[in-house]
Amino acid sequence: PSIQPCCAMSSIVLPPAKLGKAASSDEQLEFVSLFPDVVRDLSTDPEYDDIPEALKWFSRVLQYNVRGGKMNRGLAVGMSYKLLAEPSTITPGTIRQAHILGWCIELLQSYFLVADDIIDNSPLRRGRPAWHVKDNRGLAAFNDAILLEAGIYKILKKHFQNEPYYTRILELFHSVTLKTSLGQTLDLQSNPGGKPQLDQFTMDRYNAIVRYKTGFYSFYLPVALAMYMAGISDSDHVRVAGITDAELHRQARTILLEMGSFFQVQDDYLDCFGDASVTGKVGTDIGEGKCTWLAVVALQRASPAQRALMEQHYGSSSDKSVEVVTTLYKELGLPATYRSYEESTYALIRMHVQQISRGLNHKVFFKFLDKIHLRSV
Ligand code: DMA
Ligand code: MG
Ligand code: MG
Ligand code: MG
Repeated sequence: PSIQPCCAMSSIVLPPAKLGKAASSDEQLEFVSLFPDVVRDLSTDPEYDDIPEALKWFSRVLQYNVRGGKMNRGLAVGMSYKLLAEPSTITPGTIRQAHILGWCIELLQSYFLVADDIIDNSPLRRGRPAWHVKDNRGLAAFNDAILLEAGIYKILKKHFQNEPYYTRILELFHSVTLKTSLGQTLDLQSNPGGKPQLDQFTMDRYNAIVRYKTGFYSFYLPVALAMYMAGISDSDHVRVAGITDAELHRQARTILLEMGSFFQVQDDYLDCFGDASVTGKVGTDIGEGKCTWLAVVALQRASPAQRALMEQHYGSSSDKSVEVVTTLYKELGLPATYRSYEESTYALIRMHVQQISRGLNHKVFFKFLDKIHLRSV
């Protein structure tokens, strides 16, 4: 994809303060207060005393790209840890460690977002210019994505190398990174060379894309990290009522990946119908020809004439084409379909939590789910 920012960008200026909830709870304050430590760990290392300019740049990259989001993923580690761990083992020190893991997820997220905005030609992120657009950085932003990823492993080593679960969390970050990038691969394969392959836009394919690109890193990762910290180790160890630790991880994964798919359907809906002053990003899915929930449902319902309109306009970023497709989505009743999908999926996931998860505190799932239910940001 070309690196040129798309049309609407320059006219939109949003106050970043509107994005994400202010740190209202103690939990959020506690989490946010650790960010300067993370920046310090990464940008003031005596090992790199000889290259202060590079460390200074790293600090800038961190300040701009890791902050400004909702921090749902990062906050979920500490929240889950407190609900899952044996109460006598929970100390200020272990809570701090859980939050550090939360910041590692936020680093992973910022790494994927810097790259994703390059890939998707997205001009705006969290109400500010996307990093590749800021100061005309262009593809040089790609190196900053690599910095953000490499930072994760430096933080993990510093804070966890002596923990019995160190290898487990390392391997989890590695495998989740692979899964996410395979998901991005599938996402990219739906429009090779910018030409959307509409005959491949099936619900099965959509489900595979979102399970991989969103579900593992956004939902399974924070809870799995908390489980490892709480000593739930993905082994044959029998914990409660004949359920092994491995089974607990499977149960959690099943539910959390369902939530991830739900979250990405919302993301796709908001890309087209959301308010940019609330989401902090401008939609590019129609122009980029993405295999989204809206496109898949539209194609399921389209008459031959409507399908021809999709063939003609989907994947073209002109204002006219985006308008034609958006109007078609409305004619096909997609906003109403989305609203009923939102309600029924929310209810279904709640039911699955009750049915599937026998050994884990259900609050872990409900708290996460309630954060995203009916979201507009
Ligand atoms: C998000 O897909 C997936 C990753 C791995 C960042 P997306 O391109 O729909 O995300 P966004 O709408 O935030 O650009
Ligand atoms: Mg993308
Ligand atoms: Mg994107
Ligand atoms: Mg999106």
